[in-house]
Amino acid sequence: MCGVTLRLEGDRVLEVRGDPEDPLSQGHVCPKVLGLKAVHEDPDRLRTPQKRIGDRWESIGWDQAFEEVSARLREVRARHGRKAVAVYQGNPTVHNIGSMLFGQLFVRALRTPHKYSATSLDQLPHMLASLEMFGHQLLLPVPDVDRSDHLLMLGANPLVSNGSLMSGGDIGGRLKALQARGGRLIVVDPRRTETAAIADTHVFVRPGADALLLAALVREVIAAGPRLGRLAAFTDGLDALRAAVDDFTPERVAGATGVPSETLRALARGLLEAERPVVYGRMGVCTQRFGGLAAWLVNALNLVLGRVDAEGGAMFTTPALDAVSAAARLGQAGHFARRRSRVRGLPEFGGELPAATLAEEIDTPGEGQIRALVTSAGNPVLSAPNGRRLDAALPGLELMISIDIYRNETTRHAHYILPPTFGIEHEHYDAAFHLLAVRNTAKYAPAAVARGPDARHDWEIFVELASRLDASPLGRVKGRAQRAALLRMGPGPILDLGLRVGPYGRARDGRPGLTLARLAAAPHGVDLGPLQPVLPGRLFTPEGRIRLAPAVFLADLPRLRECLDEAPAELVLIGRRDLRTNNSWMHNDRRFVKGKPRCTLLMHPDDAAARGLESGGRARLRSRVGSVEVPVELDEALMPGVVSLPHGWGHHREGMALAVASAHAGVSINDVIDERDVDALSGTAALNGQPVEVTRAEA
Ligand SMILES: Nc1nc2c(c(=O)[nH]1)N[C@H]1C(S)=C(S)[C@@H](COP(=O)(O)OP(=O)(O)OC[C@H]3O[C@@H](n4cnc5c(=O)[nH]c(N)nc54)[C@H](O)[C@@H]3O)O[C@H]1N2
Ligand SMILES: Nc1nc2c(c(=O)[nH]1)N[C@H]1C(S)=C(S)[C@@H](COP(=O)(O)OP(=O)(O)OC[C@H]3O[C@@H](n4cnc5c(=O)[nH]c(N)nc54)[C@H](O)[C@@H]3O)O[C@H]1N2
Ligand SMILES: [Mo]
Repeated sequence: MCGVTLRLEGDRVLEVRGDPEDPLSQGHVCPKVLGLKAVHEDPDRLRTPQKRIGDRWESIGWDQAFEEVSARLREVRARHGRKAVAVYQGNPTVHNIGSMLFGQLFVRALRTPHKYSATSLDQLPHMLASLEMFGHQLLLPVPDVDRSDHLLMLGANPLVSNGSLMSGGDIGGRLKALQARGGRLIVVDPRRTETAAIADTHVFVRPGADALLLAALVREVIAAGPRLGRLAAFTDGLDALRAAVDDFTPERVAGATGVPSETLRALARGLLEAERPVVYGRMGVCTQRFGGLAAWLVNALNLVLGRVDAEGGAMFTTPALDAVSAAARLGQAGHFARRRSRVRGLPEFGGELPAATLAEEIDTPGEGQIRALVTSAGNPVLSAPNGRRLDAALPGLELMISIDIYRNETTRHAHYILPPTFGIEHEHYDAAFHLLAVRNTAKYAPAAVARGPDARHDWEIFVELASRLDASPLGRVKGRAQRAALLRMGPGPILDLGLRVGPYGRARDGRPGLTLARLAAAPHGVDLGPLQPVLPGRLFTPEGRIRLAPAVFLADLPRLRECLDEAPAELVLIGRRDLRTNNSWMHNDRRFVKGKPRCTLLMHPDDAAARGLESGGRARLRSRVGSVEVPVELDEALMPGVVSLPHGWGHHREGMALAVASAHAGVSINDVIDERDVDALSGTAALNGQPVEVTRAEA
């Protein structure tokens, strides 16, 4: 989402820089931008389809690859039924316009209930809250940081992540601007993070206890007199909400949250006294035991403060490509718990099952067992909980296909790897992140360099495979003529149509309607202005009103109450992100991994001393599912009783083709994260707050 300018010599990238004329990012780029060049040039990046024969890899042509892959998928289906084929779509899917527009063709053609993605390792609880409260899983509120004067942030670290469900480029600069206007930034996090370090106030919270903290804040705000304001006319459930949180007094939750009652009251007061407050919660609040409740309570708190759909509050975008309306028209506003997973009975969300159950669905025999898996832009061996179990389960598959640019921890198990083009080799329109940005802008970039000879885009791979699998449910990509038509068309015409029917598609106020051609003619992007109030018009609940107290959340409150009197675990584990790189796949360039090791266990000095550990010493980190050995880094910024390890490392496995990454392997946090530990409501993995043991590693 950060605008960049490339200096090219032919198809060689000489330099990547921030584009000062980009209306959203205004010249800012985060360190990850270097990956655009590094991955583009990476000698380890796969350029031709790969076929594995035993442990030997062979390059094959695309025709052979498509023929064999589709024939073998059909074969598994004929033998075991369509339920035997599973698909996992990873995070870069949402950065890729081709995958966004054509990936579903392929997934639908599989006609399988075994659909998985990184969503259930990430923002699913926020989507569930939006579905239940606003009627649409994609109608996600974004904090209007540019106009707020008081931001209460829980479980997010935008100075490293650059903002999530809050795209903006230079979020750090925007936060400092908020403070310069006299506003306040309050960070609630078990670690005094890079973001907490610039905040006006930082509050330690015990991992997993945010729902309790938020319930107390909702209670305090309602007790002070709710301020729904104009929202009152189309909001239901205030009495039910009031009753639901009534017993979560600051005194009652102080012990379990680790936040003194006076601090909780001060947090509530801060919100009540500010003119334009907003509450924002992210990874730390949603990928934990009470992720669903916490995501709901963030929205509920913004609502009772009257801060939803209000300037400087929690607002909705008006995106040029309006995926929210499009999904609603296609009947895809979302659904939840219509069916449950075979082995553990976890709920579906939007047709997907939680990634935390993928390994057991592969290695547990019985009707409906997964026999074939397609992964696309995903590395679940490193990103899903108990990655070791998945790593051990994958060789048992009859067939595994990976659409990926690397042979890595996951794709090394595939029988075929189909490598797509990357980054600047294909066109770009951010279908997902314009939806989640702090300002309405739109930008289209054509491919900047020619793709390699005989290279395929992700979307072309999807079209080829979909058309070769029998009976696509759309009935449109079956057969060669339709395939050829789709391949000729590509994402362009769909994007163009989407823009034309979108909110800026018609000429208005002397401005011509937005089309792909007009967007392409403005290479820096177009500014569509600050976020605008859109409610109640944009609500998708059947009654057209906001639901403050949906039944699914109320029904989960007894579970939250139970933990009020639980004895806290002695030591719990949380994650963190690496500033230079993204998730698991950017460690294959020296610039990203140089310097001191980045995959270390951060530990409070007192916790380390109690275990005989010193800085630089090696610790064994252990849980029910496994253990890893990792260097310790003492850090007073951690709440005592909490240790932190980044995810996305552990590149030491056999059969990978990532030379630099393997030489800087680190360990995978998900080798100790327990896949059974999920948010029982939503099935989202509890990636934060699991109990662990740390001891000195044996010499
Ligand atoms: N413990 C713990 N686990 C976590 C997290 C955490 O905080 N803690 N974070 C979670 C989050 S938020 C996420 S989003 C997930 C990510 O989970 P995944 O999406 O499973 O993992 P990534 O590491 O993002 O891997 C992306 C894969 O896509 C490939 N790739 C990159 N670009 C492209 C492309 O253009 N096309 C194709 N076909 N492939 C491409 C890469 O080579 C890599 O294999 O991890 C989750 N796991
Ligand atoms: N540099 C870089 N940028 C990235 C990524 C990356 O890997 N590297 N990944 C991208 C992706 S896929 C995503 S989803 C976003 C995520 O973006 P963010 O959500 O902003 O990033 P995280 O670092 O995961 O922030 C989670 C925070 O929650 C805290 N935390 C852990 N447990 C708890 C808890 O129980 N309660 C509270 N209140 N806090 C808790 C952690 O200490 C951490 O500071 O970042 C994106 N941007
Ligand atoms: Mo993510």
